[in-house]
Amino acid sequence: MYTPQASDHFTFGLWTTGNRGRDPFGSEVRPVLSPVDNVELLGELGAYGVNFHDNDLIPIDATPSQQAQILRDFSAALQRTGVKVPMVTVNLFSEPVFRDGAFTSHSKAVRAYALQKTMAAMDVGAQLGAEIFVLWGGREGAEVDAGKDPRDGLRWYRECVNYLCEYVRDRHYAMRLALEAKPNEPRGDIFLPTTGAMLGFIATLQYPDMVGVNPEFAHEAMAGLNFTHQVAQALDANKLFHIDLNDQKGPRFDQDLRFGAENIKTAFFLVKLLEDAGYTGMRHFDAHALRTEDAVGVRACAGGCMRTYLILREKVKAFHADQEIQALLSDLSARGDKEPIVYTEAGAKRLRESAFDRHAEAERGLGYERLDQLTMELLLGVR
Ligand code: GCO
Ligand code: MN
Ligand code: MN
Repeated sequence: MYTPQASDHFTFGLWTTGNRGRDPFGSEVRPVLSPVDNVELLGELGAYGVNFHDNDLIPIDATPSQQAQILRDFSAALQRTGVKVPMVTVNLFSEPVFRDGAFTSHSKAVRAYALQKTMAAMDVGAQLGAEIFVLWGGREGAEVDAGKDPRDGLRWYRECVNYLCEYVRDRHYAMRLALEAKPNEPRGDIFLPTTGAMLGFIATLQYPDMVGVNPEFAHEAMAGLNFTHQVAQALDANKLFHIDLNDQKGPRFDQDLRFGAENIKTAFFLVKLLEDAGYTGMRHFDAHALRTEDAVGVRACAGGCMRTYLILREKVKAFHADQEIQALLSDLSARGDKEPIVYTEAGAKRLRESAFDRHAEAERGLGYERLDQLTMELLLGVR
């Protein structure tokens, strides 16, 4: 029941299962996992797909013939295992040249280089069948507000995303872009810090239909936000093109914990939202094993992400089937009919003249305490 199937659309980044446990205070603790071995591992674990930054697969200084060899070996591993490449992204943060941003750098030459690097990554993605291209602007931000008018940053960002949409159209790639927000880290403040901010920005683009969001659990938690609500807004706007699932202990450094490791109730309501909405996209786990772990722990982390998702999906079914929970919910929905509120002049006149007993309406409680306790008991396995 909790064995991942291809139809579950679970994916991992080469950088997640390949994460070597380096942090700002210590070096790598795990050996290199080659992209080919990484794909084999994901195939064994039952993942549907693998995603990567350009340089997770192709070293930045690879020659064209080295690149071709790497792509041949990687494609062979994909063939062997049946693992797909649904999403590709670009590293615009590791190289020193990007230390003040890529698309928002003061230097026009750096912005152009960032575009060149992104177009090359898009070519590789298209070749491997990726339909989503994620842009995470980790260095697009500031520590010193004297250094840059943020409106310039946003204008340059917009120019670059517009440029990339034109490129995708020119090349006839079946590719949509998904913007990933993060409030901070590695920059003190990152521009467009939340999914809601990204949605506002997308509306200002030249091809808004080509661009959506890739919300990440940990990132919204870092901003103190309710991840499920952020994802709901993206769904409501038809902009949930991709999702990064993991976990996080509140507003501190980005932890990319195993999905469900920390905020089990939020994880449950997130799974419920995705399943109830019939979300058909990828369920990408941007989680990596703790630095304490070896290769066994890496498997436990990746396998655990998928298993927890599947367990929560069963809990969603149980929630929908639970008579006491459903009775409380139907009591809530019985508090008004389903007709939308629509303005008409005559209707507004009637409403202005009608009497409303606000005291009577306010008397009855909502039953949320009981509902939450029942949810908790269901999650804790005693229902
Ligand atoms: C992070 C980000 C990244 C991005 C990845 C895709 O905080 O490090 O979540 O993992 O998802 O770079 O572009
Ligand atoms: Mn993250
Ligand atoms: Mn991410």
